[in-house]
Amino acid sequence: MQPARVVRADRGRVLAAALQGTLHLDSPDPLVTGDWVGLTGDGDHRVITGHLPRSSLLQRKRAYDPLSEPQVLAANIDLLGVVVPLDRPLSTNRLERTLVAAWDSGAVPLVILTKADLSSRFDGVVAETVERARGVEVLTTSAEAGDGLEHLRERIGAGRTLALVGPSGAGKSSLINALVDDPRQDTGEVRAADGRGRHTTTARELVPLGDGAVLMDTPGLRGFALWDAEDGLSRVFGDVEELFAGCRFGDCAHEGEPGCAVQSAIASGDLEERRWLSYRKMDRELASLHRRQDVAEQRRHARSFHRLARDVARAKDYRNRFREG
Ligand SMILES: Nc1nc2c(ncn2[C@@H]2O[C@H](COP(=O)(O)OP(=O)(O)OP(=O)(O)O)[C@@H](O)[C@H]2O)c(=O)[nH]1
Ligand SMILES: [Mg+2]
Ligand SMILES: [Zn+2]
Repeated sequence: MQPARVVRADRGRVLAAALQGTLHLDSPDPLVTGDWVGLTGDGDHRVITGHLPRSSLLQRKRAYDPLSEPQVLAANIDLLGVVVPLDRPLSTNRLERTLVAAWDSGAVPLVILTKADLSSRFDGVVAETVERARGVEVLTTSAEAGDGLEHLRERIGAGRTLALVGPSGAGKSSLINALVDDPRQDTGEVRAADGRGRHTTTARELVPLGDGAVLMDTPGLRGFALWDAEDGLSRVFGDVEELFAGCRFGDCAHEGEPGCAVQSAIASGDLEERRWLSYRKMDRELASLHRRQDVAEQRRHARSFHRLARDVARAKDYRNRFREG
């Protein structure tokens, strides 16, 4: 069996990088960018026999399809670069939400500030990001001026995979182009009116950096609906969840009950109310996802029970006729 890595995946077809070069293949399983697969055969007759267990998996809930499978964005990522552009004000909720998903993926998150050459446009975004990232490493870069690139290359290290996620126009593709010798990712202007990008990148794709290190470019994400991300939530909001033990009532909803540790931390200024609301929103989102998953599970269960009951009835019917006959 020969190993190969999925460079790009597109509904049943993948571009894979093997020792002998890249090749287009049919994929039997649903594969995603970053997957490791095994190939058999040779020349033009190579086929994928399966994929290896994933060491990390970045996923989110699909916007319009809450009950089916999550959208898997990337597999086998070592470092997840949460890209925050310095040409616009910081969106704290977005940063927190992306960090929740990042921790939950199993990769190590890293906040990458881009467009440092434009950082004078908005005061304090660097300092604010460092504060909001709460211990997650923050690197500052400029693809334009070349700042921070060497440091980022060292941080990635040989043989490791860094995926970049962030809003459209944040400079993900530009950063990848600045890091590699052979720039080839399309980049696009941000709209002057609102500073938003134009969704220039349309596919998730691996780009080799040398030394076996690999970068993954991704299309800009408008939002990040969470999928089963409780571990990530606890990781980012551990300080909030620790407060719950101090509430007087075990089933405190933290909404004005007497002796609520959360409300008293907000009142004393120890917990920022925005941060509490951000946590609560994501927590409710996950709870409602689980409720819907449970309903779907019950329906599946009911369906298989009906099928079983029908089979039993048929078997009885058959047996009775057999006896009569
Ligand atoms: N001044 C400055 N502009 C930058 C820098 N990096 C990127 N840009 C500009 O920002 C715009 C968007 O950059 P892209 O690299 O296309 O952004 P992206 O994150 O890949 O966007 P999508 O592919 O749409 O998700 C382009 O006009 C870039 O030239 C930088 O370091 N400094
Ligand atoms: Mg791009
Ligand atoms: Zn409480």
